[in-house]
Amino acid sequence: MKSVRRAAVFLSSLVVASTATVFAASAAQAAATCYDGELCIYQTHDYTGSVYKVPKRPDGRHPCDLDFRDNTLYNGQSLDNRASSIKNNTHNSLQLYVDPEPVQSTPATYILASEQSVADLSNVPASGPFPRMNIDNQLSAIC
Ligand SMILES: [Ca+2]
Repeated sequence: MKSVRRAAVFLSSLVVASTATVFAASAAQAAATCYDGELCIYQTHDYTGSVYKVPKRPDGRHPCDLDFRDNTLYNGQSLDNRASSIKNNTHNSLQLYVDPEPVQSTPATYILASEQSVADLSNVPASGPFPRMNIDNQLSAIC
């Protein structure tokens, strides 16, 4: 009888553990959805992994953050130099920088057009002499 009770306790703890896993997975999934008007930065390629949604400027015009060193992804890791894909669901083109706190004279590393997404920042379409550029795990500011 005792072993039957132990088995029942063991099985119910398994159910609790797997339910908790499902909740954790769905919470991460929900956080990764990038809605209209949002700028979403993902830790891994193809809009997967942990996410950070860049808040709008105080004037509300568009998302902007000139220093990622004080921002954390949903999983608690620093955002700085960890972006691998990005979704711009805003109606603004945004400038991407590989250095924090770019000064006015610093040219943007890349211009992300309105409603443009890049699934792999190691293979970004570019203009000029370099058809592709690699800025994977290098972003430090966006505005
Ligand atoms: Ca910041």
